[in-house]
Amino acid sequence: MPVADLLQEFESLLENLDTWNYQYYVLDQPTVPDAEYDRAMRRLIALESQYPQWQRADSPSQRVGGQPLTQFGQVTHDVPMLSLDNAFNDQDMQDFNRRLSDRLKEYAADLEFACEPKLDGIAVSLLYRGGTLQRGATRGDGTTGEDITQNVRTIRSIPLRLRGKGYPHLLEVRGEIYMPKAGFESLNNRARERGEKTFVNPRNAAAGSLRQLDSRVTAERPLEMCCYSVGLVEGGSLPDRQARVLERLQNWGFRINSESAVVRGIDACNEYYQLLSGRRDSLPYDIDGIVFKVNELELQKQLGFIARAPRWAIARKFPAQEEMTRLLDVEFQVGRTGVITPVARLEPVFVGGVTVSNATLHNRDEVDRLDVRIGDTVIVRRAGDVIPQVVSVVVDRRSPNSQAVSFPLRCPVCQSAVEREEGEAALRCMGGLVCAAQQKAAIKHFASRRAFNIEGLGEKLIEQLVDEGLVASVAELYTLSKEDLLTLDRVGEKSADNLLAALQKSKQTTLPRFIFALGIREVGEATALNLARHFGGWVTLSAASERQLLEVDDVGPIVADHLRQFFHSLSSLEVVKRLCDAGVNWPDIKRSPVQNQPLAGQTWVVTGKLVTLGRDDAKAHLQALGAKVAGSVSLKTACVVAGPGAGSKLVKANELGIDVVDEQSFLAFLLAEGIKV
Ligand code: JCF
Repeated sequence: MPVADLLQEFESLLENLDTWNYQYYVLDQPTVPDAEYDRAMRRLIALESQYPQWQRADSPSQRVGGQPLTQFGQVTHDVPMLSLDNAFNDQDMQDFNRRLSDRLKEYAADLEFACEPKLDGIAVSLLYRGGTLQRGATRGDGTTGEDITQNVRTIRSIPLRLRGKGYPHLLEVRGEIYMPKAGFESLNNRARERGEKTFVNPRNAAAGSLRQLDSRVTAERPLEMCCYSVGLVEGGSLPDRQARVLERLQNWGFRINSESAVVRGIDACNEYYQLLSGRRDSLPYDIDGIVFKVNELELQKQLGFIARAPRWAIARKFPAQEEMTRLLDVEFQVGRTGVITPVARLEPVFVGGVTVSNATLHNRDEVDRLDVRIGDTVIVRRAGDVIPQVVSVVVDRRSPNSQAVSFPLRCPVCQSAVEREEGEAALRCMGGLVCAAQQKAAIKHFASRRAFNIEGLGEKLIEQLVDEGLVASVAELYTLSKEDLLTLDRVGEKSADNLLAALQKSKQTTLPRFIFALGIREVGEATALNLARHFGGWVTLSAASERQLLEVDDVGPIVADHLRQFFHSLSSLEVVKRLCDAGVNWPDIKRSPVQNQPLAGQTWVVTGKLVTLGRDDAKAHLQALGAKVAGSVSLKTACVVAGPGAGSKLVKANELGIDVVDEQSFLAFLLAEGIKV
């Protein structure tokens, strides 16, 4: 091929790769398959090595890092990099608003605010001269930072050369470099596989990755940058509103936060805060608050600064998700299948927006791993809806009086023997249905929404029923009389009638619910459904041999063994008989002709947060269409339904090239299958 043609090919590769990069890393809208991108990149690199004179500093091939440095240079910020004033509650926000309206008298009406999540990363400055990236620097103390140019060049969402036209000759763009949660998870997984040290959180991982003297290491780290303001601007001008400036930056090639919005008035700011705070855990990156800025730059100028923070902006912080407190004691809870869980009793502490006085310690391995002792100062974490956890011990503060945690030798509730089964982390009470704790938990499970759905039969009532000796197993629920119920605390005529009606109504059920409600070990909703479908009726199921059980999807030797134990236990069969005698019934189901189900033979995975549907319902719908729903992604996975906050499963699906759909597309798919949500 003539050199002129090669040069033309080279130019169009550069342009295509640049555009694809922008679409992928800045807009989050990939337009070409990864394979196509990789092919173009390989071709570009081949041409660059054949014609080194064509190689440019801002070529998309130059993201791999260069020679290691011995130290970072220093950078002085011509325009200081500010920090933000904080607000912690509505009152602080009102005060902020009052200060604004006092200073801007002629703007008594509601001001416009630009709002965006406050990313928990590292603040950096990028300097472009004539549209080319000249220098990247950390914020440092706001006046001097470190020169991390080599490192920032490896980050794909940072343009090496600005797109389009009309940018100022000198343009300093500021923003946050952060590591998305999914990237953090896979980085830590890789470290764990190699037996290397893991990072505590995405922020530390981002900081550690930027602090590398060897930029080839940084190049391997999943970092992103999101821009939020400008510093030095010379030889050109920008729009007159914060939000418009961001739009302009995006057009020039920078990633900006897709959640950012403009609202009017402080009440709208508070609404935005509430909204985002509900979605905090499902965002793909960590945030620690919301930033509000007066949108008009002219007003910002009038407002000016106090000390090191602008008067025209504020960061409303979320409640901290980790706090320190003291471990007062460890108690042991007995679950439905007898598993004994150590529970930390804590000096109450406000964390993640609520007061926490208990946290799970999971099991003995976890207690050993934490090396936690009673009396220790511990760090407690509560994030979103997850149950509070003890994440670590502050060993420096350990008192000589701290005491080791001792695990019980007998069940703390029924005094039966306790065993630790081979290969299991859990201790288990062997009391079975004799144990009041297990009785309560079994009834709670039986009455729960996805099992018998007995309205009004809550935890408190179950406690009383068992403690008063009125009920010891689920079968006895249906022999309760109104007089029985009226003897209980806080049960009046009306609630007794309601409960009896709910019990009556619950008798009409379905086979999958019935199987699930029995609480057979390892038989969750999905397995119950598979069993029901496979055998069609209770009689065939309960008479099935181990070999027949093993033919059912999802049933392996362990589950088959639990089922066999259940069907051979006289007391279990007695409970079933009494339930049926009491009138519990269900229609037998047609054994589903597997071929007619659209997703028969496929395995799906559901991950992340599904806002409309919830994960449980999504799974139930998939199963109704014949799919198997698995907990992990493998080459056998047909498709992954991924909501926001999806982590390592999504990463793996992408690595394996498995189809991924979001909730919207999934809902559309369900609708096409005649399932309306
Ligand atoms: O996301 C952030 N961490 C963030 C930090 C966002 C902003 O809009 C900021 C900031 C720090 C200073 N704005 C300023 C002025």
